[in-house]
Amino acid sequence: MMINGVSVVTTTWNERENIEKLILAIRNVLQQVPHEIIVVDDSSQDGTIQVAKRLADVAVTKTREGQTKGLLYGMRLAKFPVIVTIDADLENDPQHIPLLLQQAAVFDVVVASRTVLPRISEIVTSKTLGKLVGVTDTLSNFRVYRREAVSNFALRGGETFGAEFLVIAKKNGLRIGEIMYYPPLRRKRPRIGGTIKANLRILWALIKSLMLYLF
Ligand SMILES: Nc1nc2c(ncn2[C@@H]2O[C@H](COP(=O)(O)OP(=O)(O)OP(=O)(O)O)[C@@H](O)[C@H]2O)c(=O)[nH]1
Ligand SMILES: [Mg+2]
Repeated sequence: MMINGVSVVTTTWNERENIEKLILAIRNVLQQVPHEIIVVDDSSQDGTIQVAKRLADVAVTKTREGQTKGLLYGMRLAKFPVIVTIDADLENDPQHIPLLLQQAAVFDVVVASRTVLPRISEIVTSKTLGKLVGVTDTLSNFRVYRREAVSNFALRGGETFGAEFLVIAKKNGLRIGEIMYYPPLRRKRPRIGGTIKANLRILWALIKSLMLYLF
């Protein structure tokens, strides 16, 4: 891999059970690559930060602001020219990181899109916003960014589950790429809420993202 170094950013909200597995799996995949792992924890109550402090290279705790702001917070701490973002809940298998990194030679942002989108709101998002930005799964935050791209990211939309980064990238003419992966089964108790609540939150994020795209 022709990579000078990779900063891996993950955000956590009560992920004590998962963060250790995740970090070990990332280090295993990136054995041959200089890297750092940055954990942005929004004051989890389960002791996630203690585990993160022990195992990550950078572990910060702050007040709760949601995933999108947490990702940006972490990206701004990155010291390497290429940044991988990944969920902490083991839904994004670090095995796909090498393929993402390959694409970073050609693109400013690369999204690892799920081949299966389980929620109706995610399918609607894919068919609307996804078509506009050229990505199947605009809600996947399993991505790679060239660090220079991050200076463009001034968030205006509140929580958009990462979609605003793609809107900004598209509006700024950044090169957006995509790889596809088969997702594991979704965990039984989605944090984002039950089916109706989750769909409403995602649809609200979609509306905001479409507005941000247009104006
Ligand atoms: N820092 C921070 N991280 C968060 C927050 N909410 C979620 N996360 C993290 O963001 C990642 C994605 O969140 P999830 O809750 O898994 O969202 P999802 O994958 O869309 O939904 P699920 O179906 O619940 O898995 C996980 O690593 C969470 O720990 C938050 O408020 N702050
Ligand atoms: Mg998840």
